[in-house]
Amino acid sequence: MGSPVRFDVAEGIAVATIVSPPVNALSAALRAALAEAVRRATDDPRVRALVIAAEGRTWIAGADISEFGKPPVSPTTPEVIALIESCPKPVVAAIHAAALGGGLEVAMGCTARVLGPGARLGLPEVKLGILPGAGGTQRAPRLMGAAAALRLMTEGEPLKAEAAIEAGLGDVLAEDDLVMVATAHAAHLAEGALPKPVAQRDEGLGPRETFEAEAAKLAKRAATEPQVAAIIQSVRNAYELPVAEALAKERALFFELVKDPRSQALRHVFFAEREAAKIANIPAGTKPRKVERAAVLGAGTMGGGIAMCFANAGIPVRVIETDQAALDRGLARIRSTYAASVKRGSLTQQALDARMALIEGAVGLDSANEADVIVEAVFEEMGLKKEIFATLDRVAKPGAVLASNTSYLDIDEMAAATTRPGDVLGMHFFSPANVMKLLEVVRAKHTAPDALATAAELGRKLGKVPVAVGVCFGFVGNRMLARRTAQVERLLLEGALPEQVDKALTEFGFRMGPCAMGDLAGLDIGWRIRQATGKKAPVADALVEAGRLGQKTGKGYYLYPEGARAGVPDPEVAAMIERIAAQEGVTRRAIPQEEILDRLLLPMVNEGARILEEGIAARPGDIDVVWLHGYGWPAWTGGPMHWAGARGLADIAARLEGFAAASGDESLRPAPLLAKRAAEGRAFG
Ligand code: T1G
Ligand code: NAD
Repeated sequence: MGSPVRFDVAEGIAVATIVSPPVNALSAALRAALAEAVRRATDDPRVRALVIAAEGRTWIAGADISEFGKPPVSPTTPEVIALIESCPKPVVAAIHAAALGGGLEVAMGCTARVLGPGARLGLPEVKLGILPGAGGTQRAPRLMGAAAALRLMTEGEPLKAEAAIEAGLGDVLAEDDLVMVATAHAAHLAEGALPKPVAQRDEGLGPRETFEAEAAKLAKRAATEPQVAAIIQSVRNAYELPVAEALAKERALFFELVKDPRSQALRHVFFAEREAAKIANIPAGTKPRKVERAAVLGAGTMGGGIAMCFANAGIPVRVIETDQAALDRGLARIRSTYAASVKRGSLTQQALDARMALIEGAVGLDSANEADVIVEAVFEEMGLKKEIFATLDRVAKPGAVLASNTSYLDIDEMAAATTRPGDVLGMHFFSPANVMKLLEVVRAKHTAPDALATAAELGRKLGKVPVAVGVCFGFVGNRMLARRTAQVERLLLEGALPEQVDKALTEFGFRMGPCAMGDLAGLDIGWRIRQATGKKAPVADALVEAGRLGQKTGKGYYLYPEGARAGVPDPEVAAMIERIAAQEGVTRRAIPQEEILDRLLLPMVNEGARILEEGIAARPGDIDVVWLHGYGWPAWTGGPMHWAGARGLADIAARLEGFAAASGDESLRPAPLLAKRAAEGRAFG
């Protein structure tokens, strides 16, 4: 394997070109090669200046995250930057694409930064639970002002080329031939005195009070996110300490945060999301089918949101209903959802018109005949869905992908209603479909690899995080959710109140607890499924039968005074639960919050283990991604399977054994995979 840095000299200007796919991450090998290039440029008398360029989809994507937690290998990134900063000749960064984290820190160690139109400059470390650890908290404030730098580091979003120039991060914008412009700029700098290194440009910090005002806005985040507190402190050090000392403190903070379980969890999420995108057991080179037109059956809660996803991605979509009235209702709901975005200023009227122009309404399934992909989102009834797939088999064009948005039902049964089961799969969106990121792509027994690849790629085009799952009742997310829902019922009967159950999860990091979530989605959805499957939930059933469907009826587990979004505890519900508990012969007791939390989360983890055993999910990380993007599981814990591993499966197995013994519920016994991993002292990953 050749060096990841190519070194050329022409007319006294050296050009070091980084070529280290996939993203030129600052691995030990790349750092060493970069340091070598700087040394060569420094020592070579023919060389008057050095340009650092790169090839590939990024300039430098930052530190090699996979090296975190391992002993640092010299030269480290700060050592490479010190080499660049101490070079007696101008060093110019020629940035054609993303320069993120350590990548931007290397660029800020250079004398100047020349940007191509595709340049993206950012410090996203906050998303990994850390802070920039190679001088970013000292050099960015000196280039763009401390307040703006604080925003850049705590938001974690990159700046486009023009904005980066405006902010002071970039010096020259090269509309074309970036390396030529950078070479000319380097030659120009070589004619004059070398500008002082960025690290010494204290005058760039800007007024202290402006910085403190910006820091004050972050107080709430700083209280719960250690990396935000660390970033604020480190930038403040730029005002209070000599730069060398501030750099050393930054580095110490960096190593402290890298060890923090929250950062380990966020790094797990980073790689799990990328792994989940690779659908297991698909032959390499499987090509997705072309998708130029779509159709959505049903313009209800989900159908409308799914149609918006297609229009938002620029794909013409036909929404098909049973009759004109239902269609008009559905299209009106779509338009009013867009209008609300225009009112909020997150969408222009022009964009609204353009998206509505991509959405066409129709009545009758025959009009699905032109679509490359058809997503069925009609009532959750198997008979109706099989009828629809049999019709689609007749009217859909050859090669069209036939997808169901069912939440629970058996896709194999729907496929069996057609003569083309290879084209049938599940595309399970989450409500609201135009907002939630998760897409469970359900592989049925006969689904063809290219159909699966088509659904996954389409998912990414629609801005979703696709995760491949197998066929079972509720797939991955809802199947695990059912275990939690069962415990909610038990906990309420045994003595907990809805607000206590919800508090346990919101304090764990979920934005909403199960009772509030049920009220938001509508308690009748679960009731209809239980009716269809003959299952019972004494408390939830009683609420529905009392007309308490949730927010849509102004009361559910909570009371929603006139239009309120947040529910208030309702003594009537507490009384109802006590009555039902008495009828069920359940003795009530005060349940500690810690037990409530474990009874909500551990049975889900246990079900996750069964899902892995059955191959319904290919990797524990896939389950984590499902819960992060579909159910609001807090990212800084890494998702249910990572969290369980970090906590220790032996303790979890013991807790589950205890719950099974206390309740007599055998389904709470540790699943074989969990018991095995616990005995081996290992995690799921
Ligand atoms: N380290 C290691 N691997 C990385 C990586 C990184 N920084 N970035 C990407 N990869 C891998 C990724 O796992 C995948 O691998 C492949 O590259 C393509 O990635 C000292 C401490 C750059 C915008 O946070 O945001 O610098 O799955 O699918 O969609 O202060 O990757 O193919 O095997 O995402 O084109 C800060 C992280 C690090 C940026 C490209 N940097 N990367 O997106 O491709 S911390 C980041 C990204 C730091 C310093 C600190 C994106 C991307 P595989 P991909 P993409
Ligand atoms: P909904 O009741 O809001 O809408 C269903 C729509 O389908 C209705 O407008 C109805 O007129 C239409 N319809 C019925 N038969 C039809 C036919 N033959 N042709 C065309 N349209 C027909 O239901 P929903 O909540 O949008 O659920 C739809 C599907 O999505 C279900 O399978 C459900 O399980 C699944 N789902 C729902 C949610 C959710 O949170 N609501 C989340 C994920 C998946």
